[in-house]
Amino acid sequence: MSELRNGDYREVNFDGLVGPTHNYAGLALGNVASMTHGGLVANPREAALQGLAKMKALMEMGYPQGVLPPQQRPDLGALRALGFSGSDERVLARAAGEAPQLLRAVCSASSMWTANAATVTPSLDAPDGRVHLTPANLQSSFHRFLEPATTARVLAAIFHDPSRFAHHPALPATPAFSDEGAANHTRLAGDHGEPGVHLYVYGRKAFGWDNEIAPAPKRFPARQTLEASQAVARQHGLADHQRVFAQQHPEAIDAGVFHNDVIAVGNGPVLLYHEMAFLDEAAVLDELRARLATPLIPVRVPAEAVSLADAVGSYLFNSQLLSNRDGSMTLVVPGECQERESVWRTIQDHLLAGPNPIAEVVVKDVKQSMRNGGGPACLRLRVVLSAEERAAFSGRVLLDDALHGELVAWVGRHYRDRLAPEELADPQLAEETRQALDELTGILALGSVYPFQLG
Ligand code: SUG
Repeated sequence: MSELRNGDYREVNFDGLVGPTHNYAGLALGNVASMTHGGLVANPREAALQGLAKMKALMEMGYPQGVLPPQQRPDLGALRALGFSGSDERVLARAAGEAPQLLRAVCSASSMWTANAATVTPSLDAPDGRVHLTPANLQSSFHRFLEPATTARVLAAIFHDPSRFAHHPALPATPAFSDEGAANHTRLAGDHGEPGVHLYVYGRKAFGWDNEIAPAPKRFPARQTLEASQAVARQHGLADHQRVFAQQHPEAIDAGVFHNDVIAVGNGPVLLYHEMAFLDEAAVLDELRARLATPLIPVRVPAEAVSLADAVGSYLFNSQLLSNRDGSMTLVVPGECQERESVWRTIQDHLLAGPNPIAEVVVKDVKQSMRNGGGPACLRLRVVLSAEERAAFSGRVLLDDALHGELVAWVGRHYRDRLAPEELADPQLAEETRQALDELTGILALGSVYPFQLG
């Protein structure tokens, strides 16, 4: 098998463990689910267990599964930097009274969506033969801008060996370099062990923007810039023939497609996408075909089969498309796909029955995350690694039955089963989270990665 021939490269999906402050705060403009569900009572325990159940199911199906820890929330350091002072209780109480929107932001468990944590280039595509990682600056929203510092520490703790892993700084956190990580990046290749072509999808250009040539969304923000994608490709040393930059369709952004991974997913030579994914669909396919060493397998879903609204409502394209050893692929879709007739029919008649490697569909319930606009694909960071690189991790982050069991028990000990936005100021919640995370760094053998541990 070619995977074995090529050093046994495999994709490891690093899922974000949902944090104890998971809640619905309506923080994300342009993310329809987040905008609709703000104010609902969340169930952090159920959210974390749904995520762990997805990880376990994929692990049992034979896909290497990793786990990334949640972040420390509420981020009291962020509130102090904004002028709230005194004891933790006082900081929380003042923020709740004077700026409840800031309190909600510093409590978000949004680091669970690890597709936004970083962009990763496998070693076999990089000129120096190392895996390259850039944490996303997530500067387009305050609650997510708080993530990259800890993300960088966590990634550095896990991918520790400098002879194998190269860590780059997050891009300057300013609108021109707005970067949302792997949610707008897709690697296509014959299989994981063959050289890849990197498709970067952006929503706007920061410099020299000309609305005549490249129309911008009118209603919702475009989160990724061309300049950010170009800078990440440059950091990782990719040459022209290894990369394609494509503009996302602005009408899709205005319909709620805030990342490319809400409207397209690629794996191996397959690109599964909605016809409204790209502003210039034909050019994207031509460029990919010109660069790929293997025939591209485009799987196009027309709007007459699945409307943009149904694509956004079901998150069909936020599925995980996974390679099997026999060359077939498995699509892991959220439960919401079963609830929409047009989507379910398209999966059966068009995807499973069509001339493509997708041979199996697996349905997973991640409803707690979905209500904030995070489907199966948002919850994972894809890292293609050789067998040697998989053996070179620091920490205990590859899921097995024992780790899964410990994490389920840990959630059971520390997580609440209801959390409403009004409860975020409870100082007890901050303390519970600190205790939970301190224990977690022990379980995952990560050392000190959180502000409270760094002193
Ligand atoms: O950035 N939602 C996240 C969802 C991210 C999904 N990721 C990908 N598509 N890859 C966001 O919009 C909502 C939080 C709240 O409203 O409480 C939020 O941040």
